[in-house]
Amino acid sequence: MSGPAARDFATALRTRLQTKTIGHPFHFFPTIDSTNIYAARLAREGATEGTIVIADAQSGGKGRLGRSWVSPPGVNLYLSVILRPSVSAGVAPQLNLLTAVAVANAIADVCQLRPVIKWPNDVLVNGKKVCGILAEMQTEAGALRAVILGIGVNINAPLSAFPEELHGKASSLLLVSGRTIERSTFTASLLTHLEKYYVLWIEQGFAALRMPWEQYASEVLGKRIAVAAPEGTVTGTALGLDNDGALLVQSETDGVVHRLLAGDVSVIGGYDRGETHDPRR
Ligand code: BT5
Repeated sequence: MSGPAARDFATALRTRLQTKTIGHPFHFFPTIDSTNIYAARLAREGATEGTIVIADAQSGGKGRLGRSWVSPPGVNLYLSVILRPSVSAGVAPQLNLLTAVAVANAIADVCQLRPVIKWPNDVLVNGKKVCGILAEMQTEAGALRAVILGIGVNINAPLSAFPEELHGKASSLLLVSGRTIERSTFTASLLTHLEKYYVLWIEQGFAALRMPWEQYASEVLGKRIAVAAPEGTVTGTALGLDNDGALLVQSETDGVVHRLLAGDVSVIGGYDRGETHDPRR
């Protein structure tokens, strides 16, 4: 799917958007290297808060730490949002958690599935990754100027769209629900949730997001996990988040509670692949 079908997605999204700020203005590309790279350029040139960049396909989709994001045409969502919150740079990583909550809400609402948030930036369904988030900061003399919030959601990708090494760990909303999801409906829902949580975060701070986050993280909380953090690997029990969004892990080696701000989590014994209903229903 390319050209006209890609533009249909953009046209349908424009008519479905119900947000005040996020999504205005809206840049769309049938194909691009990376929506985050383009949005970063726009932000440096002064683009306003709420500007979004969407592409139908990416030729160089970026993950974290130099990893790449598989971005086939016509089936998924590749979105970058420019935000300019008046917060210190140290607080900005909380936007990863906020975005995961917004994505989980959209998946529950539009697909009636039961997503799980894997701290800090993945959303899984049935134990497989359907969404990745990449928040990149622009600072000037230590002050935060902009955050480029990159969101990739596998919506209608068939298994064949993923390279074989991802077959065991990546999935799409189509593959887990058995039905095709309208990309514009999903994206409009996601942007509505994103705006709602962003306003809440600006007004009340991360504390207001802890409960919604924990609602989707039940498969991680209380479990034995290993976190590969910049300061080393911590193995222990996931206790929850503090009011700053740091993950609290009680180490099984020394009983000390570690406060982790970044890292890759694995649940020892794996994620539950059981039921897929929305816990709120
Ligand atoms: C992420 O990185 O999960 C962040 C992904 C962000 C992608 C969006 S798309 C729109 C915007 N523009 C960009 O250029 N990027 C953002 P990380 O946690 O590092 O995970 C990357 C790893 O996930 C890879 O090394 C693969 O193992 C796996 N992976 C790659 N593509 C995937 C896909 N489509 N679905 C699921 N897993 C994938």
